Amino acid sequence: MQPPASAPEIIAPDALLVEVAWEVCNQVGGIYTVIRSKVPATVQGWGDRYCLLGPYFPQQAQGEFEPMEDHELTLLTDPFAGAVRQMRLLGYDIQYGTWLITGRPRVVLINPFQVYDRLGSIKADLWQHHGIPTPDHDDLLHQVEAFGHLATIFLQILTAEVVPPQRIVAHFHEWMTGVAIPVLRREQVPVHIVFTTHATLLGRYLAMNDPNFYDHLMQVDWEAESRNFNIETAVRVERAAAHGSHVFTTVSELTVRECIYLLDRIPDAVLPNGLNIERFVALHEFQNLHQQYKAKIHDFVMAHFFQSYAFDLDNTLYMFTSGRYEYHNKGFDITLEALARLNYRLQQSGMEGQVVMFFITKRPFTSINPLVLQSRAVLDEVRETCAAIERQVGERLVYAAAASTDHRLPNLSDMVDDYWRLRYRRTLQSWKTTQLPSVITHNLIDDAKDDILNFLRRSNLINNQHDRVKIVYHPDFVSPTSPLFGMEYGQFVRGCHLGIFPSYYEPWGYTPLECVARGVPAITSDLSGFGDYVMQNVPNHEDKGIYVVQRQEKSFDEAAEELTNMLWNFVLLNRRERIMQRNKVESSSELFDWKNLRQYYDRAYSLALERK
Ligand code: G6P
Ligand code: 1S3
Repeated sequence: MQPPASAPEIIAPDALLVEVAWEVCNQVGGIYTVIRSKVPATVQGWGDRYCLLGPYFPQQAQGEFEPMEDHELTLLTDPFAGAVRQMRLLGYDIQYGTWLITGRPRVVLINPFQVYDRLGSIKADLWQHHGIPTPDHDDLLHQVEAFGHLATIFLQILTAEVVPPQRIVAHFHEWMTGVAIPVLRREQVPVHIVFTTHATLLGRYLAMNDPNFYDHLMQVDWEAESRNFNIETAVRVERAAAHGSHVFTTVSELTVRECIYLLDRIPDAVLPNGLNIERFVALHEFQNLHQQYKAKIHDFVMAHFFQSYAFDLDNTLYMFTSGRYEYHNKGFDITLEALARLNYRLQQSGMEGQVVMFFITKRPFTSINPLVLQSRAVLDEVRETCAAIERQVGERLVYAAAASTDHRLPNLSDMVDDYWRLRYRRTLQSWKTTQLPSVITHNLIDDAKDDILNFLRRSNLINNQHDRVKIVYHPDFVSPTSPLFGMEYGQFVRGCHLGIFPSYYEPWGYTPLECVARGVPAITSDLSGFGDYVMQNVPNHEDKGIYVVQRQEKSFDEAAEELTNMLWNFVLLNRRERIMQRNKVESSSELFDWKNLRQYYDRAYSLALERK
């Protein structure tokens, strides 16, 4: 797949673009990142001919959506506003406003619950005309179907607002918005439909449950398996959307295979995911940020480990993995295996230094482990005591220096009051412990069944002092309000040295790309869309700090060994080499800027406009 040579700035001047996604102003997962980060580039190409459409969930939307006042709406002359006014006249609860993100796009949000009284007939229609059955009591399916119904009405009304030769491209993301597609086709609504699947539903379930998923892909009986996993309705919606769209697309060549075998349609195009890459004018700026945020991670590490034992922070590497908790699909299993092997190699080698590995994911927990929290609080107390002593010694030293007759440095220890000496000793005494630092920061609801914890227990990778790979499993996202890290996820990434994401199933995979965008080296796999794209489009990618573990046709053991070698080679780099590598990583991030990757979307839109 070659990127097109260049993208026209203004796309199809006679067309409107409506991009429909469940995650517009509603963050759930990766699709939110796609849509949100792409907005500035899309607005650049489509201007006010572009609008997003999604479900209205007031709680979710309130922080990022600014609705238009009624009197503002009356003054607007664009077709989207016209369609919203029409729907309001018909009694619908529909919002028009601005998504408060870079690019500030126009957004239409529709409350799906308003047609719950019509669910019976919506479900009957889907069954009668499209063979899509809907069970009772599945609220997500009800929301999805209600929203699909309302999105159809909106697009129908919008077509009446546009004046030919103006045309409408409607781009639907993922099965949750796909319900509208077969209905729009049946009712012959004149919109040009693009559908993108970001992962096939069955693919995800099968990959989680079948260790030889890729070998069995060609023989899957989709009907039987979708019943087996109890996802028949969603799978049928996904198939109806894939078959009903004028242009069917997915996010990587890897997912193309799934579409062929599980959805029975060859995608017309692959639309790789990008980011809105912001590069600093001065190159050293992002290196300074690494140093700054690494210091914040040092604070956490001191609080977490030094209560039990200390180590040289200047000779410590921070590695991490992150993502939704799909132990096998996201490659947590192979990462743990490689870390255990790395730990052994480091112990055998007698080399100095440590690795601290963070697992950042989301698991149900009752609370932060109180001991972890307390250790953090006591370290803050140690810090305050040290600051008080520093102030006292500072003031007394200036006085002693001014009064000095022999110009010799006085004994600084004599300058500290007994009060502060005692407080210093007592605080440290109450803090230090012989217990090992916990491998997990929170109390999980189902601790005994947790795969990560069970691996750590089995392999005795439990933060022994002699372990050269230490583990911090943080089963919650990193956020500025978290009492343990108190930083943004992006800042945490910058402070680390390496991101590890050797996924087994990953249609695209934003996590390594988010590292690259911040100049942090990352490991991905050839079973992730991103890794596959890198292998095809980034020559000498290893040199640039993007490592791809070969997992296709490799056993777990072979892939774990390759990953171990990558980690080992990374550990062998010296500081100068790491700095140079970060520079190279950061400079390759431009390739993934939406300014370049938007072209794939535009080509799909042109194709949809050519198809009736
Ligand atoms: C950045 C800073 C340097 C610092 C280095 C540490 O490059 O600009 O001042 O020495 O980070 O790198 P390291 O890989 O050891 O964290
Ligand atoms: C999906 O989200 P996920 O983590 O469930 O869509 C993302 C955006 O296209 C993609 O990056 C990811 O691989 C898919 O799996």
